[in-house]
Amino acid sequence: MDSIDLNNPNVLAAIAAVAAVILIGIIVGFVRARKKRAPVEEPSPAPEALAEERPKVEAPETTAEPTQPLQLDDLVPPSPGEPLPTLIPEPTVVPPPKPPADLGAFRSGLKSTRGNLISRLADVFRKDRELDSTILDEVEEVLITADVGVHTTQRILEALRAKLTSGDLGSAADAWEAIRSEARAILSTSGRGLAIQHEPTVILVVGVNGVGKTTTIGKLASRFDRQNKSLLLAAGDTFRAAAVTQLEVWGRRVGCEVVKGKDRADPGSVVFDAVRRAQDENVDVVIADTAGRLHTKVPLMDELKKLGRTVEKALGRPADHVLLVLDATTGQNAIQQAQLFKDALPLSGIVLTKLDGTAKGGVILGIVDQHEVPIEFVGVGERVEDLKAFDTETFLEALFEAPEAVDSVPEAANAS
Ligand SMILES: Nc1nc2c(ncn2[C@@H]2O[C@H](COP(=O)(O)OP(=O)(O)OP(=O)(O)O)[C@@H](O)[C@H]2O)c(=O)[nH]1
Ligand SMILES: [Mg+2]
Repeated sequence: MDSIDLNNPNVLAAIAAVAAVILIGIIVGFVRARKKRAPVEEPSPAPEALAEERPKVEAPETTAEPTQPLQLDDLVPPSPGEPLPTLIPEPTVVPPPKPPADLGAFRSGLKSTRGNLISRLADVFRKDRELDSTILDEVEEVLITADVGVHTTQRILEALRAKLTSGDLGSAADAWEAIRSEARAILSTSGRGLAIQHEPTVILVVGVNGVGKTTTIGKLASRFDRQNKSLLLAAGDTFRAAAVTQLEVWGRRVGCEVVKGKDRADPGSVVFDAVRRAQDENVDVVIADTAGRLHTKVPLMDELKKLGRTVEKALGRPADHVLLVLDATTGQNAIQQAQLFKDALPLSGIVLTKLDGTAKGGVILGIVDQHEVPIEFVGVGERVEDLKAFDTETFLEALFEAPEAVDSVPEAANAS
Protein backbone atom coordinates (compact mmCIF):
# COMPACT_ATOMS: atom_id res chain seq x y z
CA MET A 1 0.00 0.00 0.00
CA ASP A 2 1.30 3.49 -0.89
CA SER A 3 2.26 5.81 1.97
CA ILE A 4 0.20 9.00 2.49
CA ASP A 5 1.83 12.05 0.98
CA LEU A 6 1.43 14.76 3.62
CA ASN A 7 2.83 17.33 1.24
CA ASN A 8 -0.06 16.80 -1.14
CA PRO A 9 -2.64 19.67 -0.56
CA ASN A 10 -5.55 17.39 -1.56
CA VAL A 11 -4.61 14.84 1.10
CA LEU A 12 -4.29 17.58 3.73
CA ALA A 13 -7.74 18.95 2.83
CA ALA A 14 -9.30 15.47 3.13
CA ILE A 15 -7.72 14.92 6.58
CA ALA A 16 -8.97 18.35 7.74
CA ALA A 17 -12.51 17.51 6.54
CA VAL A 18 -12.55 14.15 8.39
CA ALA A 19 -11.27 15.83 11.58
CA ALA A 20 -13.98 18.49 11.35
CA VAL A 21 -16.73 15.83 11.00
CA ILE A 22 -15.38 13.93 14.07
CA LEU A 23 -15.26 17.14 16.13
CA ILE A 24 -18.86 18.11 15.22
CA GLY A 25 -19.98 14.58 16.16
CA ILE A 26 -18.34 14.90 19.60
CA ILE A 27 -19.99 18.30 20.22
CA VAL A 28 -23.45 17.09 19.19
CA GLY A 29 -23.11 13.98 21.41
CA PHE A 30 -22.09 16.13 24.35
CA VAL A 31 -25.02 18.50 23.97
CA ARG A 32 -27.48 15.60 23.72
CA ALA A 33 -26.06 14.00 26.84
CA ARG A 34 -26.48 17.32 28.74
CA LYS A 35 -30.08 17.63 27.51
CA LYS A 36 -30.97 14.19 28.84
CA ARG A 37 -29.34 14.74 32.20
CA ALA A 38 -30.54 18.25 32.85
CA PRO A 39 -34.09 17.62 34.33
CA VAL A 40 -32.89 14.80 36.60
CA GLU A 41 -30.00 16.78 37.96
CA GLU A 42 -32.13 19.87 38.61
CA PRO A 43 -31.68 20.92 42.23
CA SER A 44 -35.03 21.58 43.94
CA PRO A 45 -35.70 25.29 43.89
CA ALA A 46 -36.52 26.92 47.18
CA PRO A 47 -40.24 26.52 48.04
CA GLU A 48 -40.70 30.31 48.02
CA ALA A 49 -39.40 30.48 44.46
CA LEU A 50 -41.91 27.86 43.32
CA ALA A 51 -44.71 29.58 45.16
CA GLU A 52 -43.89 32.84 43.46
CA GLU A 53 -43.60 31.30 40.05
CA ARG A 54 -46.88 29.39 40.01
CA PRO A 55 -49.87 31.55 39.16
CA LYS A 56 -52.37 31.56 42.03
CA VAL A 57 -54.92 28.76 41.53
CA GLU A 58 -57.86 30.90 42.61
CA ALA A 59 -57.13 33.43 39.85
CA PRO A 60 -57.60 31.36 36.71
CA GLU A 61 -57.98 34.40 34.49
CA THR A 62 -54.31 35.37 35.07
CA THR A 63 -52.64 35.20 31.68
CA ALA A 64 -49.32 33.38 31.80
CA GLU A 65 -46.24 34.88 30.18
CA PRO A 66 -45.82 33.51 26.63
CA THR A 67 -43.45 30.56 26.87
CA GLN A 68 -40.19 30.88 24.87
CA PRO A 69 -38.87 27.81 23.08
CA LEU A 70 -36.25 25.91 25.11
CA GLN A 71 -32.73 27.35 24.75
CA LEU A 72 -29.51 25.58 25.57
CA ASP A 73 -28.93 28.05 28.43
CA ASP A 74 -32.21 26.99 29.98
CA LEU A 75 -30.79 23.55 30.56
CA VAL A 76 -27.89 24.79 32.64
CA PRO A 77 -28.72 24.04 36.28
CA PRO A 78 -29.65 27.30 38.02
CA SER A 79 -27.98 28.19 41.24
CA PRO A 80 -30.09 27.30 44.30
CA GLY A 81 -32.92 29.79 44.89
CA GLU A 82 -32.96 30.92 41.28
CA PRO A 83 -36.43 30.59 39.75
CA LEU A 84 -37.09 27.87 37.20
CA PRO A 85 -39.27 29.58 34.65
CA THR A 86 -39.78 27.18 31.80
CA LEU A 87 -39.53 23.74 33.36
CA ILE A 88 -42.47 24.08 35.79
CA PRO A 89 -45.56 22.44 34.31
CA GLU A 90 -48.65 24.59 33.79
CA PRO A 91 -50.71 24.50 37.00
CA THR A 92 -54.03 22.67 36.88
CA VAL A 93 -56.74 25.22 37.61
CA VAL A 94 -59.17 23.74 40.12
CA PRO A 95 -62.55 25.49 39.91
CA PRO A 96 -64.08 26.42 43.26
CA PRO A 97 -66.49 23.72 44.55
CA LYS A 98 -70.01 24.18 43.22
CA PRO A 99 -72.75 24.64 45.80
CA PRO A 100 -75.30 21.80 45.69
CA ALA A 101 -77.97 22.29 43.05
CA ASP A 102 -81.06 24.06 44.36
CA LEU A 103 -79.38 25.18 47.59
CA GLY A 104 -80.56 28.73 46.93
CA ALA A 105 -84.16 27.59 46.41
CA PHE A 106 -84.08 25.47 49.57
CA ARG A 107 -82.57 28.40 51.47
CA SER A 108 -85.26 30.85 50.51
CA GLY A 109 -87.98 28.23 50.87
CA LEU A 110 -86.88 27.53 54.42
CA LYS A 111 -86.30 31.14 55.49
CA SER A 112 -89.31 31.35 57.81
CA THR A 113 -88.76 27.85 59.18
CA ARG A 114 -85.15 28.76 60.02
CA GLY A 115 -86.42 31.79 61.90
CA ASN A 116 -88.94 29.72 63.82
CA LEU A 117 -86.85 26.66 64.54
CA ILE A 118 -83.13 27.28 64.19
CA SER A 119 -83.02 30.83 65.61
CA ARG A 120 -84.94 29.72 68.65
CA LEU A 121 -82.72 26.68 69.18
CA ALA A 122 -79.69 28.95 68.80
CA ASP A 123 -81.12 30.98 71.64
CA VAL A 124 -81.32 27.86 73.82
CA PHE A 125 -77.70 26.96 72.94
CA ARG A 126 -76.50 30.57 73.38
CA LYS A 127 -72.80 31.13 73.95
CA ASP A 128 -72.84 32.02 77.66
CA ARG A 129 -75.12 29.11 78.55
CA GLU A 130 -73.95 26.00 80.36
CA LEU A 131 -75.54 23.02 78.59
CA ASP A 132 -77.19 20.86 81.27
CA SER A 133 -80.51 19.02 81.56
CA THR A 134 -82.40 22.33 81.81
CA ILE A 135 -82.04 22.76 78.06
CA LEU A 136 -84.23 19.70 77.37
CA ASP A 137 -87.52 21.35 78.32
CA GLU A 138 -86.66 24.41 76.25
CA VAL A 139 -85.67 22.36 73.21
CA GLU A 140 -88.90 20.37 73.57
CA GLU A 141 -90.96 23.54 73.54
CA VAL A 142 -89.21 24.87 70.46
CA LEU A 143 -89.63 21.61 68.53
CA ILE A 144 -93.28 21.16 69.45
CA THR A 145 -94.22 24.73 68.58
CA ALA A 146 -92.26 24.47 65.31
CA ASP A 147 -94.55 21.56 64.26
CA VAL A 148 -91.90 18.88 64.38
CA GLY A 149 -94.46 16.62 66.09
CA VAL A 150 -94.51 14.89 69.47
CA HIS A 151 -93.05 11.59 68.29
CA THR A 152 -90.06 13.14 66.51
CA THR A 153 -89.50 15.71 69.25
CA GLN A 154 -89.06 12.84 71.72
CA ARG A 155 -86.63 11.14 69.38
CA ILE A 156 -84.47 14.26 69.14
CA LEU A 157 -84.65 14.84 72.91
CA GLU A 158 -83.46 11.26 73.48
CA ALA A 159 -80.40 11.95 71.35
CA LEU A 160 -79.61 15.09 73.36
CA ARG A 161 -80.25 13.32 76.67
CA ALA A 162 -77.89 10.51 75.70
CA LYS A 163 -75.16 13.06 74.95
CA LEU A 164 -75.77 14.83 78.26
CA THR A 165 -75.52 11.54 80.18
CA SER A 166 -72.32 10.49 78.46
CA GLY A 167 -70.80 13.93 78.99
CA ASP A 168 -70.59 14.59 75.24
CA LEU A 169 -72.62 17.78 75.25
CA GLY A 170 -69.80 20.17 76.01
CA SER A 171 -70.65 22.93 73.57
CA ALA A 172 -73.34 24.32 71.29
CA ALA A 173 -71.58 22.56 68.40
CA ASP A 174 -72.24 19.20 70.10
CA ALA A 175 -75.92 20.05 70.50
CA TRP A 176 -76.27 21.08 66.83
CA GLU A 177 -74.44 17.96 65.76
CA ALA A 178 -76.83 15.77 67.77
CA ILE A 179 -79.90 17.42 66.25
CA ARG A 180 -78.52 17.51 62.76
CA SER A 181 -77.47 13.88 62.75
CA GLU A 182 -80.90 12.84 64.05
CA ALA A 183 -82.53 14.86 61.24
CA ARG A 184 -80.17 13.23 58.74
CA ALA A 185 -81.10 9.76 60.00
CA ILE A 186 -84.82 10.56 59.71
CA LEU A 187 -84.50 11.92 56.15
CA SER A 188 -81.92 9.45 54.90
CA THR A 189 -84.36 7.47 52.74
CA SER A 190 -85.90 10.56 51.16
CA GLY A 191 -85.07 12.00 47.76
CA ARG A 192 -84.66 8.77 45.77
CA GLY A 193 -86.45 10.21 42.75
CA LEU A 194 -89.20 8.65 40.68
CA ALA A 195 -88.03 5.64 38.74
CA ILE A 196 -89.52 5.39 35.25
CA GLN A 197 -89.06 1.67 34.73
CA HIS A 198 -92.21 0.67 32.94
CA GLU A 199 -93.87 1.87 29.78
CA PRO A 200 -96.16 3.35 30.80
CA THR A 201 -95.15 4.30 34.33
CA VAL A 202 -98.33 5.30 36.15
CA ILE A 203 -98.27 7.94 38.90
CA LEU A 204 -101.34 8.56 41.05
CA VAL A 205 -101.38 11.93 42.80
CA VAL A 206 -103.57 12.15 45.91
CA GLY A 207 -104.20 14.59 48.75
CA VAL A 208 -106.95 16.69 50.32
CA ASN A 209 -108.35 19.67 48.48
CA GLY A 210 -106.22 22.72 47.93
CA VAL A 211 -102.86 21.20 48.88
CA GLY A 212 -101.43 21.68 45.39
CA LYS A 213 -102.06 18.37 43.57
CA THR A 214 -102.92 19.78 40.15
CA THR A 215 -100.15 22.37 40.30
CA THR A 216 -97.66 19.67 41.30
CA ILE A 217 -98.81 17.50 38.38
CA GLY A 218 -98.19 20.41 36.00
CA LYS A 219 -94.71 20.99 37.43
CA LEU A 220 -93.91 17.25 37.33
CA ALA A 221 -95.13 17.01 33.74
CA SER A 222 -92.81 19.84 32.84
CA ARG A 223 -89.87 17.99 34.47
CA PHE A 224 -90.61 14.80 32.55
CA ASP A 225 -91.04 16.76 29.36
CA ARG A 226 -87.57 18.25 29.85
CA GLN A 227 -86.30 14.68 30.20
CA ASN A 228 -87.91 13.91 26.82
CA LYS A 229 -90.51 11.56 28.29
CA SER A 230 -93.84 11.30 26.49
CA LEU A 231 -96.75 12.07 28.79
CA LEU A 232 -100.46 11.69 29.25
CA LEU A 233 -102.39 13.43 32.03
CA ALA A 234 -105.58 11.87 33.40
CA ALA A 235 -108.21 14.24 34.78
CA GLY A 236 -109.32 11.99 37.64
CA ASP A 237 -110.91 14.89 39.52
CA THR A 238 -114.22 14.69 37.68
CA PHE A 239 -116.26 16.50 40.30
CA ARG A 240 -115.23 20.03 39.42
CA ALA A 241 -115.20 21.32 35.86
CA ALA A 242 -112.58 23.86 36.93
CA ALA A 243 -110.24 21.04 37.97
CA VAL A 244 -110.29 19.59 34.44
CA THR A 245 -109.76 23.03 32.91
CA GLN A 246 -106.81 23.67 35.24
CA LEU A 247 -105.17 20.40 34.15
CA GLU A 248 -105.81 21.23 30.49
CA VAL A 249 -104.02 24.55 30.91
CA TRP A 250 -100.98 22.67 32.23
CA GLY A 251 -101.31 20.12 29.41
CA ARG A 252 -101.20 22.90 26.81
CA ARG A 253 -98.26 24.56 28.53
CA VAL A 254 -96.23 21.35 28.58
CA GLY A 255 -97.54 20.12 25.24
CA CYS A 256 -99.15 16.87 26.36
CA GLU A 257 -102.67 15.50 26.09
CA VAL A 258 -105.22 15.30 28.86
CA VAL A 259 -107.65 12.37 29.04
CA LYS A 260 -110.94 13.49 30.52
CA GLY A 261 -114.41 12.08 31.00
CA LYS A 262 -117.86 13.59 31.05
CA ASP A 263 -118.82 15.83 33.94
CA ARG A 264 -119.00 13.78 37.14
CA ALA A 265 -117.87 10.67 35.30
CA ASP A 266 -116.43 7.83 37.33
CA PRO A 267 -112.78 8.82 38.05
CA GLY A 268 -111.85 5.15 37.66
CA SER A 269 -113.07 5.04 34.07
CA VAL A 270 -111.06 8.16 33.15
CA VAL A 271 -107.85 6.75 34.63
CA PHE A 272 -108.56 3.33 33.07
CA ASP A 273 -108.92 4.95 29.63
CA ALA A 274 -105.72 6.94 30.12
CA VAL A 275 -103.71 3.84 31.06
CA ARG A 276 -105.06 1.86 28.09
CA ARG A 277 -104.33 4.68 25.71
CA ALA A 278 -100.80 5.05 27.07
CA GLN A 279 -100.26 1.30 26.52
CA ASP A 280 -101.54 1.51 22.94
CA GLU A 281 -99.48 4.59 22.11
CA ASN A 282 -96.29 3.64 23.97
CA VAL A 283 -96.46 6.65 26.25
CA ASP A 284 -93.73 6.80 28.92
CA VAL A 285 -95.59 8.38 31.84
CA VAL A 286 -99.23 8.74 32.90
CA ILE A 287 -99.95 11.16 35.76
CA ALA A 288 -103.44 10.95 37.23
CA ASP A 289 -105.02 13.83 39.12
CA THR A 290 -107.58 12.96 41.80
CA ALA A 291 -110.20 14.85 43.75
CA GLY A 292 -109.39 16.17 47.20
CA ARG A 293 -113.00 16.32 48.30
CA LEU A 294 -116.00 14.46 46.98
CA HIS A 295 -119.44 15.83 46.36
CA THR A 296 -120.99 12.41 46.70
CA LYS A 297 -121.87 10.19 49.61
CA VAL A 298 -118.87 7.95 48.96
CA PRO A 299 -116.06 8.69 51.40
CA LEU A 300 -112.90 9.97 49.70
CA MET A 301 -110.72 7.13 50.96
CA ASP A 302 -113.11 4.47 49.58
CA GLU A 303 -113.08 6.20 46.21
CA LEU A 304 -109.27 6.26 46.19
CA LYS A 305 -109.02 2.58 47.10
CA LYS A 306 -111.34 1.82 44.20
CA LEU A 307 -109.18 3.95 41.93
CA GLY A 308 -106.12 1.99 43.03
CA ARG A 309 -107.86 -1.28 42.10
CA THR A 310 -108.89 0.12 38.72
CA VAL A 311 -105.31 1.07 37.86
CA GLU A 312 -104.18 -2.42 38.84
CA LYS A 313 -106.82 -3.93 36.56
CA ALA A 314 -105.79 -1.80 33.58
CA LEU A 315 -102.07 -2.15 34.17
CA GLY A 316 -101.75 -5.68 35.50
CA ARG A 317 -99.85 -4.31 38.51
CA PRO A 318 -100.49 -1.55 41.06
CA ALA A 319 -99.71 2.07 40.18
CA ASP A 320 -95.94 2.52 40.00
CA HIS A 321 -95.98 5.57 42.26
CA VAL A 322 -98.63 6.92 44.61
CA LEU A 323 -97.61 10.44 45.58
CA LEU A 324 -99.31 12.08 48.53
CA VAL A 325 -99.30 15.87 48.32
CA LEU A 326 -99.24 17.63 51.70
CA ASP A 327 -99.38 21.35 52.36
CA ALA A 328 -96.58 22.40 54.75
CA THR A 329 -98.60 25.38 55.99
CA THR A 330 -101.04 23.00 57.68
CA GLY A 331 -98.32 21.79 60.08
CA GLN A 332 -99.47 18.98 62.37
CA ASN A 333 -102.56 18.43 60.25
CA ALA A 334 -100.31 17.18 57.45
CA ILE A 335 -99.05 14.39 59.73
CA GLN A 336 -102.65 13.30 60.37
CA GLN A 337 -103.57 13.46 56.68
CA ALA A 338 -100.63 11.22 55.87
CA GLN A 339 -102.02 8.60 58.26
CA LEU A 340 -105.45 8.60 56.56
CA PHE A 341 -104.04 8.23 53.05
CA LYS A 342 -101.52 5.63 54.15
CA ASP A 343 -104.37 3.51 55.47
CA ALA A 344 -106.11 3.67 52.08
CA LEU A 345 -103.27 3.31 49.58
CA PRO A 346 -99.67 2.09 49.52
CA LEU A 347 -97.97 5.51 49.42
CA SER A 348 -94.61 5.56 47.67
CA GLY A 349 -93.64 9.15 48.30
CA ILE A 350 -94.65 12.57 49.57
CA VAL A 351 -94.60 15.97 47.92
CA LEU A 352 -94.52 18.74 50.53
CA THR A 353 -95.83 21.96 48.97
CA LYS A 354 -95.87 25.61 50.05
CA LEU A 355 -92.69 25.35 52.08
CA ASP A 356 -92.01 28.90 50.91
CA GLY A 357 -94.91 30.42 52.78
CA THR A 358 -94.56 28.85 56.18
CA ALA A 359 -92.55 28.70 59.38
CA LYS A 360 -93.86 25.15 59.88
CA GLY A 361 -91.33 23.41 57.62
CA GLY A 362 -90.10 21.38 60.62
CA VAL A 363 -93.17 19.24 60.00
CA ILE A 364 -91.18 17.46 57.31
CA LEU A 365 -89.25 15.64 60.02
CA GLY A 366 -92.45 14.56 61.78
CA ILE A 367 -94.08 13.31 58.57
CA VAL A 368 -91.16 11.16 57.45
CA ASP A 369 -90.25 9.92 60.91
CA GLN A 370 -93.76 8.93 61.87
CA HIS A 371 -94.95 7.47 58.59
CA GLU A 372 -91.72 6.23 57.06
CA VAL A 373 -92.73 7.47 53.64
CA PRO A 374 -89.94 9.36 51.83
CA ILE A 375 -90.21 12.96 50.70
CA GLU A 376 -89.55 13.06 46.95
CA PHE A 377 -90.28 16.70 46.07
CA VAL A 378 -90.85 19.99 47.81
CA GLY A 379 -92.79 22.96 46.48
CA VAL A 380 -91.11 26.30 47.15
CA GLY A 381 -93.34 28.56 45.07
CA GLU A 382 -96.01 28.65 42.39
CA ARG A 383 -93.79 28.79 39.30
CA VAL A 384 -93.11 25.67 37.25
CA GLU A 385 -89.47 25.61 38.35
CA ASP A 386 -90.45 25.80 42.02
CA LEU A 387 -90.90 22.05 42.41
CA LYS A 388 -87.57 20.77 43.67
CA ALA A 389 -86.39 17.19 43.87
CA PHE A 390 -85.74 16.62 47.54
CA ASP A 391 -82.12 16.19 48.54
CA THR A 392 -81.39 15.44 52.19
CA GLU A 393 -77.97 17.12 52.41
CA THR A 394 -79.10 20.24 50.56
CA PHE A 395 -82.14 20.45 52.81
CA LEU A 396 -80.05 20.09 55.97
CA GLU A 397 -77.53 22.63 54.78
CA ALA A 398 -80.26 25.15 54.03
CA LEU A 399 -82.17 24.45 57.24
CA PHE A 400 -79.24 24.61 59.65
CA GLU A 401 -77.73 27.69 58.07
CA ALA A 402 -77.37 30.67 60.37
CA PRO A 403 -80.48 32.81 60.44
CA GLU A 404 -79.50 36.40 59.63
CA ALA A 405 -79.83 37.62 63.22
CA VAL A 406 -77.96 34.76 64.87
CA ASP A 407 -74.20 34.72 64.77
CA SER A 408 -73.45 31.71 66.95
CA VAL A 409 -74.92 29.16 64.58
CA PRO A 410 -72.79 28.93 61.41
CA GLU A 411 -69.81 26.93 62.59
CA ALA A 412 -71.89 25.01 65.06
CA ALA A 413 -74.78 24.13 62.81
CA ASN A 414 -72.54 23.20 59.93
CA ALA A 415 -70.09 21.33 62.10
CA SER A 416 -71.00 17.85 60.89
N1 LIG B 1 -96.67 29.28 47.43
C1 LIG B 1 -96.94 28.09 46.89
N2 LIG B 1 -98.16 27.87 46.37
C2 LIG B 1 -98.42 26.66 45.85
C3 LIG B 1 -97.44 25.61 45.83
N3 LIG B 1 -98.01 24.53 45.26
C4 LIG B 1 -99.28 24.88 44.93
N4 LIG B 1 -99.54 26.16 45.28
C5 LIG B 1 -100.80 26.90 45.13
O1 LIG B 1 -101.81 26.26 45.87
C6 LIG B 1 -103.07 26.52 45.28
C7 LIG B 1 -103.86 25.24 45.16
O2 LIG B 1 -103.23 24.43 44.21
P1 LIG B 1 -103.98 23.30 43.39
O3 LIG B 1 -102.95 22.65 42.54
O4 LIG B 1 -105.17 23.81 42.71
O5 LIG B 1 -104.43 22.33 44.55
P2 LIG B 1 -105.26 20.99 44.45
O6 LIG B 1 -104.76 20.09 45.48
O7 LIG B 1 -105.25 20.50 43.07
O8 LIG B 1 -106.71 21.50 44.85
P3 LIG B 1 -108.10 20.77 44.58
O9 LIG B 1 -108.14 20.44 43.13
O10 LIG B 1 -109.12 21.80 44.98
O11 LIG B 1 -108.17 19.58 45.45
C8 LIG B 1 -102.79 27.18 43.95
O12 LIG B 1 -103.00 28.57 44.09
C9 LIG B 1 -101.31 26.90 43.70
O13 LIG B 1 -100.70 27.88 42.91
C10 LIG B 1 -96.15 25.89 46.42
O14 LIG B 1 -95.24 25.06 46.48
N5 LIG B 1 -95.96 27.14 46.93
MG1 LIG C 1 -106.74 20.03 41.75
